Amino acid sequence: MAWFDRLRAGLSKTRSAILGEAEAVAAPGDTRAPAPPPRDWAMDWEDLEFALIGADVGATIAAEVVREARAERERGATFRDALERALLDQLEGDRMRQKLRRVGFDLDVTRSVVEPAGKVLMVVGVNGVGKTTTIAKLGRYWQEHGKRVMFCAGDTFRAAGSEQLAVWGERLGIPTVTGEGGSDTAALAFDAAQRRIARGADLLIVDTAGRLHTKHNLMEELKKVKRVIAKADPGEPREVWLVLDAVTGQNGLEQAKRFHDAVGLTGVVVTKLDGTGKGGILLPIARELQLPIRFVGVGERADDLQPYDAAAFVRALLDAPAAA
Ligand SMILES: Nc1nc2c(ncn2[C@@H]2O[C@H](COP(=O)(O)OP(=O)(O)OP(=O)(O)O)[C@@H](O)[C@H]2O)c(=O)[nH]1
Ligand SMILES: [Mg+2]
Repeated sequence: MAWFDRLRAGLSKTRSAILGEAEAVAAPGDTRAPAPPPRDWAMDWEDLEFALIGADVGATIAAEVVREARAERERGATFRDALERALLDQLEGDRMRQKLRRVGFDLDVTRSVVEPAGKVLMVVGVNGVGKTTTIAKLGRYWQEHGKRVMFCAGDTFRAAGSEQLAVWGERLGIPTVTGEGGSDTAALAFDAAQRRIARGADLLIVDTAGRLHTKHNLMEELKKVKRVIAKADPGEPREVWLVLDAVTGQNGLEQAKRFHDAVGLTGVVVTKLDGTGKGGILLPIARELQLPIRFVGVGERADDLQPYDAAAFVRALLDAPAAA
């Protein structure tokens, strides 16, 4: 599975952050010498806890993961299986499912294609996290899955920002609504939402300029963009996704809270997991924000943006074989 190999390669830094200290040892009870023993890992529990914190899992969750992994190990699981179960439980265990269901999301819908809930998806985030390239990759992904996609190059803050998406649109054959440099994003988004209806396209993805979550007026502007889309197309945007750069680590949680307060997020895309040992940030995102992670980015290639699947993520992280 090529995508799984890309994911596994992309997570190598986080893997060595967590398992750098682990050693391969013989599984208990294995006496077949000198043939190579079945591979297991051993690691001091305290080292594991520190390593998890180092990977930005957060202290509380790290302690829980260790407690659970330890209990699994005592029940006879190998170290790797014990850790896999403990991590997966954090990402999509019963507790997580219940929490998400309470706020209106359901993890049980297994999707080979991530189906956006509505017709308009607005993408937000701080500067340089990968919004525009993520939109291009999403556009390609849904196009490949038979959807008629449109873009709105709503980053009118810089001429280059809107041009960047227009270039992608042209390359992918995705119609892109662009404005003059310095024009109003809200006005452009309104226009784009109307054009989507006129064309009968399945999905409009609206890019926005990067902004700091702490800048009040910029967050107000984002609310306005959302409001005018609803004027052109009542009920939309049904999806508002935050793009988070994994490299920002714990600060990403603060960003997400602020954006969520301002525009009501419906999903998170975590990019640049390949560039950091801090991929553990997915755990607090899933647990504390109670927002579904939709896609993860593990590199700059188009196929490096993948629908998020907690089980595959954990297996790839621990270098376990892909599930059949
Ligand atoms: N290594 C790596 N690079 C990525 C990933 N996703 C995006 N990038 C790179 O991040 C850089 C910034 O991407 P953009 O899409 O321009 O970011 P943006 O959020 O639109 O930036 P602004 O519009 O300036 O706020 C580009 O060089 C992308 O190729 C990823 O998953 N891994
Ligand atoms: Mg951009």
